[in-house]
Amino acid sequence: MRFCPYVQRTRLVLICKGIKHEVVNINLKSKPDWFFEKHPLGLVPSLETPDGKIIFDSQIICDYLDEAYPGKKLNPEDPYEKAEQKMLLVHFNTITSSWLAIVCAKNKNEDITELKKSFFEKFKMLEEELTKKNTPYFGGETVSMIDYMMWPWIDRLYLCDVTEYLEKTPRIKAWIKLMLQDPAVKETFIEPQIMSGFMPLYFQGSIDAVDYGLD
Ligand SMILES: N[C@@H](CCC(=O)N[C@@H](CS)C(=O)NCC(=O)O)C(=O)O
Repeated sequence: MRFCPYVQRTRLVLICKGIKHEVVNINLKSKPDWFFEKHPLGLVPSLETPDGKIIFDSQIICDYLDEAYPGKKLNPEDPYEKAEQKMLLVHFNTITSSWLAIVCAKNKNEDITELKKSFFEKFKMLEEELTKKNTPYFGGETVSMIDYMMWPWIDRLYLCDVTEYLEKTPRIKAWIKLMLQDPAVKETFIEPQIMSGFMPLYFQGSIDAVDYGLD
């Protein structure tokens, strides 16, 4: 589904590693029956390998792709560094929940002041993490798995009216600038006006939402 952040994770890894692939989009408001053979819960993304094996859940898919294919290794080799990235992701999941709470509240025209405060309380942790590491990316000097796992929500920050916080988090701001130069990030970028047009239609349950912005 073109707008799904979990799908974007998978596409970032496929593109970064130069893995030849085909994207089959499905309409989440009208799922084809065959899709449940590709993911028992009917969620995207799901990966089908050339020999017909199915792998689902974005993190599992991305780790699989990193291990199964040659090219740049995105997960750290060092077991503790790898564990550190996974722990940061557990922490980051609280930010995505906060992100979603704001987007949902905005869609219902509710006041988001308190939700934004709570978002920033969690978001600050990312700045602290980069300060502690003192590196441009979360995994070190170059892009790695953790950067790609977090990116889709950062890419959509404008949807929850919190971009002003970047003035208080200069390391995150610099990281975003670097990430925006990344070829995989550029290739998966969706114009904000298209993304913003999709969101209300999706919340309304419109069957046409997923095709928003296509000619
Ligand atoms: N933990 C899953 C989450 C995937 C997910 O929630 N995808 C959403 C779209 S963004 C979905 O398929 N929703 C369909 C539904 O809820 O029926 C992953 O990382 O792949």
